[in-house]
Amino acid sequence: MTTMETQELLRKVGVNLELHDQLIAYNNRLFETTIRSAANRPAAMEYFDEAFHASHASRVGEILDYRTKGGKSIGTFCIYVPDEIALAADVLPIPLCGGSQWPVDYADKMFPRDICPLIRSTFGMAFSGTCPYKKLKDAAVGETTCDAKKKAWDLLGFEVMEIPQKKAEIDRDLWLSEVIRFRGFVEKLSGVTVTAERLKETIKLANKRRKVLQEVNDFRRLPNPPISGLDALLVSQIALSQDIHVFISGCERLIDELRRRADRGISAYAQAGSRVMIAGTPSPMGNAKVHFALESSGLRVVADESCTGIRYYRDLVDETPDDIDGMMKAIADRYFSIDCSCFSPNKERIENILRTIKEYDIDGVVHNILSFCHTYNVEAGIVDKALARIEIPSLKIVTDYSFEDIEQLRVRIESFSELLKPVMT
Ligand code: BJ8
Repeated sequence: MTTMETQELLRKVGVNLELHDQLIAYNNRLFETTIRSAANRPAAMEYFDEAFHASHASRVGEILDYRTKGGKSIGTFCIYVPDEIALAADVLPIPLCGGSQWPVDYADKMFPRDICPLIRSTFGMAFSGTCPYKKLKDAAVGETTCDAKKKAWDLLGFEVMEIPQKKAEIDRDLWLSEVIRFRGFVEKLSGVTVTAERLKETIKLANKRRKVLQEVNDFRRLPNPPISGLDALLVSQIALSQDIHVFISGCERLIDELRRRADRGISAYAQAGSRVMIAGTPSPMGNAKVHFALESSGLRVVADESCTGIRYYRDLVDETPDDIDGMMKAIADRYFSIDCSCFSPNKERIENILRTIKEYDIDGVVHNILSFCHTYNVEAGIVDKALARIEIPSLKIVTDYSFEDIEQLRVRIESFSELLKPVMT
């Protein structure tokens, strides 16, 4: 798309062009500094780089076309909202979590300053008129995860899915009823009934997206990963923003190249470095700060225990049921296994972390916690107790999207690196 065409498109969807130029200049500068700083990037990352820029250009045009032809869409803010059901009702989910620092202060119009930057960035974009998707959604679906999100949905009058806070049978039943209610909601929105045939197809499609993400990330288990943590993060971020079919093809090309690189022993890293896992809050598109701070300090981020990582693609929906009730239950079960820190207790998360440490041969864990995210911040203490038992060091980083503390982070990362086992490769 030419610049003129993009501007025309953005004007059509009500974007404030002057402020949007500032947002894009800011985001592009950071993208070049962080994601594109990796030493030896696979050529197939080109699709993901382009998709990053397309999210405020041609992807907007695709969604506009879809709606002009009568399609419906919903804005979403959490990986608990089941894509398969929305897609089966011909409703396109558009994940809207913001990862850019630029719009954060515009959230002051409605929100206090002392809440998580993810929420402030998301709504700062909407309030500043720089979110191209604001007018492209027919409804917004929130969820009862953390307190700040719950109350934001009340304030904005969004539809809300109730996520239970415990994992007993009564909670599982409540969640299944919410998933069924969500089906009714999207059916009503689009006027399309979810059939067993259609749901079977969308279950397989969403699973396919998870499977290609699993395959890409499996390469990070190798002693010399052919893909960096920064690039793997970009792949996960793009999974949430681009057309699902095009995304799957982009991953398949990347997997082919990673296989060739692995066979030839080509590493994404210029030098040896200890292997760390990032654990905690998501890093939505625009935010790669902690990954960048770690990898530019000589560490290798080889696993992401977050919703822009393993938590998003680890579990598949069971594809065996053929009847609609069985499929709805399979979907509810799969989403109920997500181990977000909003659950109490959250034993599965600890078990999953310990398993991932073994599978990815992790030397140390870095808690990446967005400021004011109390559940992940407090739960880091529970994770640390488990890590101490297996003698894995950890570092807790509580930060926002701004780069003001980057030098402080580097100093802390340097001391943390000294605790990690000596680098062998
Ligand atoms: S399933 S992690 S996407 S809620 S907004 S909880 S960072 S204070 S994003 Fe999340 Fe769903 Fe859980 Fe994943 Fe904390 Fe911020 Fe709340 Fe957040």
